[in-house]
Amino acid sequence: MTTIHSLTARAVFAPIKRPLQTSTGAVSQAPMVLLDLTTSEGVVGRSYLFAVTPLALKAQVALIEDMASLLVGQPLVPFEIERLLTQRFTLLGAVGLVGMAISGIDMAVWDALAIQAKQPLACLLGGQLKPVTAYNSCGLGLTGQRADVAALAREANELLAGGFTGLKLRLGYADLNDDVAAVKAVQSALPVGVRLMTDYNQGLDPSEAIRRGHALDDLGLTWIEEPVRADDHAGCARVATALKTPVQIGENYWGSRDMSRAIAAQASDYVMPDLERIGGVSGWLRAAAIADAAALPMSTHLFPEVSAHLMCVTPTAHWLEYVDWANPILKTPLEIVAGQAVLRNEPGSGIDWDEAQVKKYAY
Ligand code: SMN
Ligand code: MG
Repeated sequence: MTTIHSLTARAVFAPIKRPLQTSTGAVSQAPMVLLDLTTSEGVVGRSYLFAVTPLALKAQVALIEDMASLLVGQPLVPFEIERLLTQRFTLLGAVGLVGMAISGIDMAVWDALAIQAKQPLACLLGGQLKPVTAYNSCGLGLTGQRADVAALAREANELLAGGFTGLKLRLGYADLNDDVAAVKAVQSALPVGVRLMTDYNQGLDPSEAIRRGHALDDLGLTWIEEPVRADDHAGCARVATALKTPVQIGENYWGSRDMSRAIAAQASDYVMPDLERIGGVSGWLRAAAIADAAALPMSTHLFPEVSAHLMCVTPTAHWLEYVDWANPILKTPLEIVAGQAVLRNEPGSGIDWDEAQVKKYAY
């Protein structure tokens, strides 16, 4: 039986091409933790976590290294490893940095399994490789206190390179009129048929979200994301009921049960779990089943490399969120052709490090 021989974690702080301002915080560089899990057969499974802020990097690395002491010698069985870790952290709570570490380990374990089985992750999971429709989420942040409509139109035009059929715009300007102006400016730059997603990053309270949503409701937006605090399922449900435009949430679900609670509250029209919060590949599979049972279209959040594989086995697969934030440290970044992610026919999830770049951006 294959077991875990070792697990290491390293922190990097890589530049991103288009620093992103949201209504509740900025992402100006990419703080990431890289996991390398070596099996008793010498196979290396890899994954990365996005720490959002560099302030969390050292703690995340230390936590994963301490968890490694629990895992060495354990069979390479994702559900059992998940069971072991969630049991061990029940009293502390398997959320936050702990939840992210468990998710990252899970993704590395599945990568190792797929490499060992000599199959792409999507195929190991019972799917087949297919093009995955993606929207470009790399830019279109807030432009300051006011919407700079010329800059937004210009950036939207640039983000279409790669043939994307969807873009995401961040909203939440001080004045509602700037939100409307930003949407119209971006739409004026989009060819017919290109979809526009918007994201408030939890910045509004429910009544303000309804007021703003009504002003945006006839502009044909594909969705309005996280209009209110992620834990306010009841408030989000009021917004979703009041608006014609679909409401999207999910990047802050901590595990599939949290997702179930949000769905039970009818918090949103669409769901978009995040791999490092939902529980990695194992958590995603359960989330996909829940979304299917509720007939909710399911999109991805960040981690486009692994997420693209998972969309091949997600019954209600909707949109892949494309970001290029890990590209500086990846040996072979995910390829986008005609707006679709193209999965390579090679074992695993396709994550491998460009070691020279990892060294350069080591934190
Ligand atoms: C987002 C928020 C925080 C970090 C990365 C991305 C954003 C998104 O909400 O959905 O892309
Ligand atoms: Mg978002």
